[in-house]
Amino acid sequence: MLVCVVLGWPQIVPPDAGGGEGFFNGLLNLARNTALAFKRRVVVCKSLDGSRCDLTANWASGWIVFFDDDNDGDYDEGELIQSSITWFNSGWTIRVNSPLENYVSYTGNGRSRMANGAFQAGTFTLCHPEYPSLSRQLVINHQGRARLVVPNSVGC
Ligand SMILES: [Ca+2]
Repeated sequence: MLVCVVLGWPQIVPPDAGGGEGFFNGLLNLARNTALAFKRRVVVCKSLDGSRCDLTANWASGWIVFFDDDNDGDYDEGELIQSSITWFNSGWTIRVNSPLENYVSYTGNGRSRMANGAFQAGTFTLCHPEYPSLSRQLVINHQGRARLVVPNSVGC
């Protein structure tokens, strides 16, 4: 089931197989660009129900994108959700290193920062067991910019 709420954003539809890495990259870039456009902190966090961040979720479960008014890296009631997706694709796995474990937060200048203000950089590894050649790494640098990398080897 796909639930997508978009306020002023184009319709977002996750791909069935190929293109998952581009979709996720596009989502992060859209969140960053929104932070830049509105000069406000925007967070992308893992979510199971599309209405709150969930530390028990994994990145392939779904996520929400919201304006993080109190800069805590977590969704609080009253903060505007820009987009929510509760189903990405059950075939995809997304592994991540610790700085990006629960959320990606973009400040109003487009930089990625933890809630405590520390640099936030890291790597998402996206893999589809049925299409291992589509595996990609999405590397986010300390400026919040993401780039796609074809990994040397990826285990799903
Ligand atoms: Ca918050």
